[in-house]
Amino acid sequence: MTLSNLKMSRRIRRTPFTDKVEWHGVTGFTVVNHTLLPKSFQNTVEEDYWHLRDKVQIWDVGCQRQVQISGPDAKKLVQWITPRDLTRAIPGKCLYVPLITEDAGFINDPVLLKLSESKYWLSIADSDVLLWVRGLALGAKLKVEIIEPDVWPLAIQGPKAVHVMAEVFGSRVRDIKFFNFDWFDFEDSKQLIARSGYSKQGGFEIYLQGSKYGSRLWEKIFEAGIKYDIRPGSPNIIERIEAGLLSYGNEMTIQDNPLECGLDKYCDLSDQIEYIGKKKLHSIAKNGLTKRIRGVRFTGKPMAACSIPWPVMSKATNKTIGKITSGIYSPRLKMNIGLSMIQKDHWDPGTKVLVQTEHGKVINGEICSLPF
Ligand code: THG
Repeated sequence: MTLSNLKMSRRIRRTPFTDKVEWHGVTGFTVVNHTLLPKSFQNTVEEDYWHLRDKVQIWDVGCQRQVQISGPDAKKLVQWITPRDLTRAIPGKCLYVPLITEDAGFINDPVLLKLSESKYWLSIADSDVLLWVRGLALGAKLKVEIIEPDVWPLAIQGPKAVHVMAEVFGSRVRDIKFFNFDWFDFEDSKQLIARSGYSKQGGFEIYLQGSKYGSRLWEKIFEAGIKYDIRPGSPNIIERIEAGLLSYGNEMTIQDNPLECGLDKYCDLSDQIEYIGKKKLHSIAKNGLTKRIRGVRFTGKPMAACSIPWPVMSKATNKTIGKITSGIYSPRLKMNIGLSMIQKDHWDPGTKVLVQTEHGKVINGEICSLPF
């Protein structure tokens, strides 16, 4: 299958797995970090959803690009860019870290991997973190090297992922704890494998180092997975919304802060550490929020995925009080569900609302807490 809509060029980067994804008959891509992310294969998003909950899938998430920060000032720089307290972080740990501006606006929400005291990878969502941190390092005259290394995550997700991974890398993969990583042999290389991924169905991410191994790594895993009914897939929008996993650029942008996104537990407000945006974040915490991320569930026919934000109105006043930024029908909950930023005075669970979809309908709904 070739691409019909997206006109390719060098600016839209392939990953070491794109050849395999095309071989499997990918039917659509999106672009994240200027890199292809497969979105669909032959099955519907609902079929993929049930399969992910029951079996195992292999996802080309090479678009989760790495920003590598190393050198004598690496530790200082990494702590400076996030409100999360990294004082006790040890090598072998993955940490979900909000990155914010001096105004506490969201820059990105990467997974941080601490490789050593002086070497880190930021596994980024969709924004140009490399430029931000290189600018900071230059301005502050820090002794660091900041590059995008030849590292490309490949996710193995679903309840059967652990069996497939054990066949390829040995049973030691079973010992990796959630949000930890360890090193494993692949051919003549050492590869980092983490227990993580953009789903709540369990699984692993292999941070493939060395593009040349890409096709063979994919083939090895796929072959081992056949008896577990492995399929090529991609982050599933139904599963992600149900789980309340946020997507940078969709649920939040530089206009939002991590407290509004419900990420308080990743923000240190104790004044023990220094970071960009600290003063502003403290003042926001003190003065209270004006909007928050919430779930919205709404009735009516099964909705196709939201591709532009859907306004949410108060049922009492008909005024717009927020927007659904990712929404779709959940076949398990048997209702439409959405992630939304909702204004103060309207965000209490149970608040009755109206949802204006891009399909021209106005539908009754209700605010709820997350996850669904
Ligand atoms: N994996 C890797 N890189 C990534 C993502 C990923 N970069 C972009 C994007 N996804 C970043 N966003 C998230 C959002 C949530 C989680 C991971 C990345 C996540 N959160 C867990 C949770 O919410 O339960 C745990 C967080 C924690 O305990 O620290 O998994 O998926 N490599």
